[in-house]
Amino acid sequence: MGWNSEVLEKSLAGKFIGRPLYYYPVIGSTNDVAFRLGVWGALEGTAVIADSQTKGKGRLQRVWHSPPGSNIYTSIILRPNCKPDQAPQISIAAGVAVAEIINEYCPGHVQLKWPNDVLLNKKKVCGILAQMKTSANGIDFVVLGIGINVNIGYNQLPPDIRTIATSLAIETGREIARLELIISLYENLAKWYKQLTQRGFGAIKEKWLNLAPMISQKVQVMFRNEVVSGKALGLDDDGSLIILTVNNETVKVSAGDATILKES
Ligand code: BT5
Repeated sequence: MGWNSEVLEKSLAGKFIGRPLYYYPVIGSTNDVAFRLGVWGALEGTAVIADSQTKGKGRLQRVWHSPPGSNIYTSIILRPNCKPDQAPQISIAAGVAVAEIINEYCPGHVQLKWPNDVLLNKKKVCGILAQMKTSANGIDFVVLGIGINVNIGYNQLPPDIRTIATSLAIETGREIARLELIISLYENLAKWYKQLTQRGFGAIKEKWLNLAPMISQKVQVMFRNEVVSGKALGLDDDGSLIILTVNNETVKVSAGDATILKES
């Protein structure tokens, strides 16, 4: 069953995120729709939500598996008053917000993986894709795309991601009410976004670091054909991962896929 968009709209009345709300039973990608809305001048807090996506996108032209009737696919328009190089702080804050919500369903089993994955029992339950439009004045808007596997079953996951992906239903053994989840997600995103815009990145970074097991571990980050490995030291204010290489050099990596090489 799809979303009851009327109930959803009513539940979001007066909230910062989710007003206005654009609902689609099927769409290519909620990020693409939100980006167009952003170009047309949509207000901060505008949200797009779909029951399924035919062209769900991950980073680097990857596909986000987006079948109907079970998950959350949403994109939110934000218009932060910060410099473009600080924009990754928004996806870091979103990761923290999602992790906090998922933790309510599975306390103690949620982790964050740089740059933007939320893991449940070490498998990916949520992916975040932020896209930005800049102009001469700085950031015009950011589209914050969030996909959460809520009720998808193990056998509905494509075989190639069954070992790396999971859902709330798989991990809790029960069906989760998507409506409740999206309402708390939008509220919590608003809370952490406010924290970021009014008080800065400090508390978000601290919470992120506490939930990221790769910190202090030996990691490897791959980006296209480049590989950087070393000890993950922390997170920079531009969202980069700080790595101490074997040559004792400190490098900052701003994009790629990270894996822990050996947990100590
Ligand atoms: C991401 O990319 O994790 C960002 C995903 C963002 C999806 C949302 S849904 C709403 C909005 N609209 C969009 O079109 N996108 C956003 P990345 O880190 O590149 O991870 C992609 C990889 O995750 C794929 O190559 C698969 O290995 C895996 N994957 C694909 N679908 C998945 C799923 N449903 N659950 C878990 N892993 C998945």
